[in-house]
Amino acid sequence: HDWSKLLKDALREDRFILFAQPVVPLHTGRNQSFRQYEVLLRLPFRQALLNPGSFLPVADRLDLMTSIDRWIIRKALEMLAGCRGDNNNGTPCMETRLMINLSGQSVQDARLFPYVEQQIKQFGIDPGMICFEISESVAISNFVHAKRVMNALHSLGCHLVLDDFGSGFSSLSYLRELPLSYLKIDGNFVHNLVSSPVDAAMVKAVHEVGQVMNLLTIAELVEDGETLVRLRQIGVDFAQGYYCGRPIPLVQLRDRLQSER
Ligand code: G
Ligand code: G
Ligand code: MN
Ligand code: NA
Repeated sequence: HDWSKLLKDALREDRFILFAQPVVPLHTGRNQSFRQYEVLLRLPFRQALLNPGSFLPVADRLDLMTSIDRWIIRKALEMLAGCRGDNNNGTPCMETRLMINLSGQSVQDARLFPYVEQQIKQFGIDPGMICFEISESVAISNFVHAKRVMNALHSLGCHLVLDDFGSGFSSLSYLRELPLSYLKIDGNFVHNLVSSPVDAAMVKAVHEVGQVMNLLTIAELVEDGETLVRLRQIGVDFAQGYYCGRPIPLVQLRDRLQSER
């Protein structure tokens, strides 16, 4: 198949679809002043929806990731602006934080930060309601660029997640140098938390590192109640996964938030 054409057409014709998946607090009374969702990309193809795993590697080889990430940022901020209440009797939705993934190519793109700054201004968004996810492997392999862009986004007031944390558990010294708000524990450790003592030890260790560094922790890939109970015992702050909430289309989330006010 002509992936290049498919991806470029999808960008030009707004054919990508954004989903949102809740990131839920595990402890009452903590961190509950707003709701938060991770924004996830899908590509409609032949009556189905492709997950990013099947087309982002191709997009990466075609150098399309910066364009795709900017498209996502624009659409996500547009959605938040639509929730602000300008169009709906001025009543804002409950505060909603969106977590947006950034690719390695975007981390190295000098135009990313000015774009984010300009879009936040244009849509009149509180930058504190935007959180960017950068994977540990991207942050380590492009450390100088990653640190620069993360510091810039942080100065603007945005929050930062170190995504898939633990998958490249080589050195922790870089953690101290990044302006993070959250660590997202790699789903590979969370998935078998209940059955594997080694994985449970990893989740505990990562959470403790997060605590010492004053970072909130998120466990992803939570697919059952037992795992959720264990995570709560360990003290992990937030959970994300099919058990807590499946991803839903971003437009559906917007409508839901608007109807709740
Ligand atoms: O949806 P799925 O589990 O297939 O996602 C696979 C990977 O694609 C995830 O690890 C995630 O980091 C990445 N991903 C998902 N949505 C986005 C997105 O909107 N932008 C970028 N850059 N990566 C995404
Ligand atoms: O790496 P990243 O955190 O960006 O990837 C998140 C991806 O994981 C999303 O694209 C989402 O579709 C997928 N996902 C979310 N919850 C679950 C889950 O409980 N099980 C599985 N298998 N995938 C999930
Ligand atoms: Mn992510
Ligand atoms: Na992740």
